[in-house]
Amino acid sequence: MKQLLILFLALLNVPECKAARKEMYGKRPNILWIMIEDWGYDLSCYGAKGVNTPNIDKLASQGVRFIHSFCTAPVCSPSRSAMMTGFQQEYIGCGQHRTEGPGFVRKELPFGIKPIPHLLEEAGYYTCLLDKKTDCNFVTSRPLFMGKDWSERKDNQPFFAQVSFQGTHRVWKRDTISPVDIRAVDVPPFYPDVTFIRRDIANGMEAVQNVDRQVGKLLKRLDDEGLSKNTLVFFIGDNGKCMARGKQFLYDQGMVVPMIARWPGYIPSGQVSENMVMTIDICATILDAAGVNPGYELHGKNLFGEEVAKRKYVFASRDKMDWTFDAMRAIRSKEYKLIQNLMPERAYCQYNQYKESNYPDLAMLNLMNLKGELTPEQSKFMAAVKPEIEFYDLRKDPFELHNLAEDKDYAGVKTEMLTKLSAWRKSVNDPGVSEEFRKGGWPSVFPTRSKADWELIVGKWEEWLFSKPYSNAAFPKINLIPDAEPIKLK
Ligand SMILES: [Ca+2]
Repeated sequence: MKQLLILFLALLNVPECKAARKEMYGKRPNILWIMIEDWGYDLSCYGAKGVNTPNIDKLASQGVRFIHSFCTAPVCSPSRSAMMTGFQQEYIGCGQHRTEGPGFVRKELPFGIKPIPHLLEEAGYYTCLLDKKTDCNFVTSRPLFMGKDWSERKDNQPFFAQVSFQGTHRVWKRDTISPVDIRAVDVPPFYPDVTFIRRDIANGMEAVQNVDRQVGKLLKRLDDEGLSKNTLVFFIGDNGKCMARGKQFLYDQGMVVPMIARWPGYIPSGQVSENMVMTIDICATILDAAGVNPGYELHGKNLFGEEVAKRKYVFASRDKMDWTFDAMRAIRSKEYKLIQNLMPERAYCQYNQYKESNYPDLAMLNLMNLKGELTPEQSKFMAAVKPEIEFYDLRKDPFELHNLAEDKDYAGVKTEMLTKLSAWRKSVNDPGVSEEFRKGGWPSVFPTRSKADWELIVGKWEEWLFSKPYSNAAFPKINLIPDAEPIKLK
């Protein structure tokens, strides 16, 4: 009870909380870090329609669910590099997704920074990766994790386990147990409300339902082994949702990730936190819970500490995506979002092989754009160039459709946020955009294909999207653009 009270105090951010936090981490807990791919708040506990995720909902009901939670980069490798260290990806030289190839060589972490699993290993934890995915843009002298399962640990040794469930990554597999009706889902207004898009969204909901069962199985294992009581569990998405305007972009659909934490006896059940939190805060929280002092201060902060409770802004950045060269930076408060487009001369939807080969919704957006069938709001994302600054009042415009960068009423707050963003960019050693980078990558011609091409592609997607949940329909092969050789850096 005393510990519960202590945590309440920490959550409420009273002055005693620093001392209290030290006291609450007496016995070293196990740590289980569950990550799902490419997903936002589309879970039933976050109020999403047409989806049923009872296992994740139960986890949330037993702990705290964060409703203002964001990744630092809207794609795997920079976001995961940041999460594996607790530092913003630019600061550790990991901002480019991915870094193989000329001009992009993976290096060791700078400034004596160590990855979280190494810090825990050195503190006596058994560290294990239950799947295979780490996807970090740095190299290490020894493997990131010691083993594959916590069953390999010594008697009484605490463990740190991480797992990534892949089912919410495209390709989305349909749910044979509980298919989702297209009428049950919401279509955000930046996508056209047509059957094709509804089916795509519903298939994603089915994919997360499949993943929810995997999460349930893993949590049941903790229960069965009597470990739940002394295990701090995190549930998180690695980057925003894999839809056209989500992953790879700094709109909320790309930046928002679910975040849930459970630790019986320490985190009161049924909490909803409105603090502004980032994925990298998990690192500092874990180190504090394990009583590990790395000897340096992380960019991320303890989720239950004063600094997070007082935080006004979060920051995110997007750079190269494979050979699609672009650069954007974002600062977000609860009320406003400012996006700085460092390469405004390029289209949002310039060629990206991964997205054109995997995203049915992107094909439909392209086709409807070329047919003139999108609303003015929807067609902004299909423009050939971008504004240098985008500024949104999220209270009135949560879907980020009306750019207020030129609106005089918002000039003061816009300037303030731009100043904060510039200071933040300096503090994380943001390399920005070189002239060589500006000219690099795949050809930035837009539209990337003709209307006839997109018509053919949409036809291929239709067969896949509307196939029955239990069918073994083949994932369509979308032809690559033959003359899309990237310009590589020297
Ligand atoms: Ca991902």
